[in-house]
Amino acid sequence: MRNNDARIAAALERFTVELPSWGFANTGTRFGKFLQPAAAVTIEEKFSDAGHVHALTGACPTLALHVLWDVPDGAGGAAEIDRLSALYGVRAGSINPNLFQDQQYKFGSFGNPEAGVRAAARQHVVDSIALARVLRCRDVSLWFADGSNYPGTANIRQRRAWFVENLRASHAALGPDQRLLVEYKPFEPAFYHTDIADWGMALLLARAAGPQARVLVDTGHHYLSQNVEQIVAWLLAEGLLGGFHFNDRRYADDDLTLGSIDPYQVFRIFHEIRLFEHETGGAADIAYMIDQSHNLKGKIEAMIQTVAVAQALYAKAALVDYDRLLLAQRQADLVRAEECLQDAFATDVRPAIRDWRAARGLPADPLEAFREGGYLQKITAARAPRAASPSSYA
Ligand code: LRH
Ligand code: MN
Repeated sequence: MRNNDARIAAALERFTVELPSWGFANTGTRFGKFLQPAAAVTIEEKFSDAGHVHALTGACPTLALHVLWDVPDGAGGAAEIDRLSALYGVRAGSINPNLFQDQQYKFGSFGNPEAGVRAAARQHVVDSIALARVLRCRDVSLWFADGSNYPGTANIRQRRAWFVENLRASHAALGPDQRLLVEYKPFEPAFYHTDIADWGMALLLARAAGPQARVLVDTGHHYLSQNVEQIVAWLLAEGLLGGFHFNDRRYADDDLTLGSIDPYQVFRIFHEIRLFEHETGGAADIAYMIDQSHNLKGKIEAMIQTVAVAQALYAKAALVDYDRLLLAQRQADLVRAEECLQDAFATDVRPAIRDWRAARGLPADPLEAFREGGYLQKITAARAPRAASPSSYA
């Protein structure tokens, strides 16, 4: 086996990416939702579709759950989740509380001026942590839509204090091996200030919450001019990088499929992580997750495409020659250093990935296997009769 192929195989061996349950459901924008007859509505259908993607790719053994969308009964719904996990071969992954759709959250959740609403939000997070414990899920992933739309309407420092208080209370409910992931986002749905708007705010809040809190980087949650891989390098250096929500975007939080607009961006992120691992000699403890909404592409096809692109970009990042790179960096040999990344990125890793799949009894081309496999026709026939009601977001 050629050296590159061995490095690619070794990288793929340890690379898994978590699927979002909401990526299989009918989602839309504020301008409408285009319904797909085969879209998943029930949690069983979401596990079934995720199980199919995992069966075809061998790289996505867990499914992220959004509590009110997937397990509205909380811990009371855990037995059903365990049954579905066993039936479809994917485990429940990160648990995502819903702190944004209830009417009571109009002026925020953890940052809401009303103590009663803050208490309700805190209780939902504590209940979600309990659900995660029953399901043996490690990560509870928190995203807050909290913020304001007009200057002067929110007391930013007061809300920050409430976030510290409520994140500390949430952290106190964690089991010894659990983590709290704090996700930041610069804007939307709030358009004047967002309480956790960037990596620095998320880092300070994670630190204030406690030692089991980490920062979650959603690649779509940055201004276009921001250097995301530099943020990743800093969070690694601070020991506070907990995970990623991967997607792509041309303008804002577009939630497009990974690598569809700027694959080199994701490669540069993977490179910073692998260089960190090379230099520290340890495996970075990172949860790789997908967070996309497939409004136009076929949902399962888009998910398989995303997993395959993530594998390819991770494999390319495994080909960077660190000795050559670090020497060139020390010598400020700019072009030679840059070439180290560009050569790896330009390497066609697809043949080696096909071999890796074949060696594991997986289809060499999972997308083709999906198109020819008949699963889509089967679920379309089963699900089309019921018209999904375009009620909630997902
Ligand atoms: C917010 C977000 C968050 C999820 C949601 C589905 O934009 O990225 O991670 O809860 O999308
Ligand atoms: Mn996200």
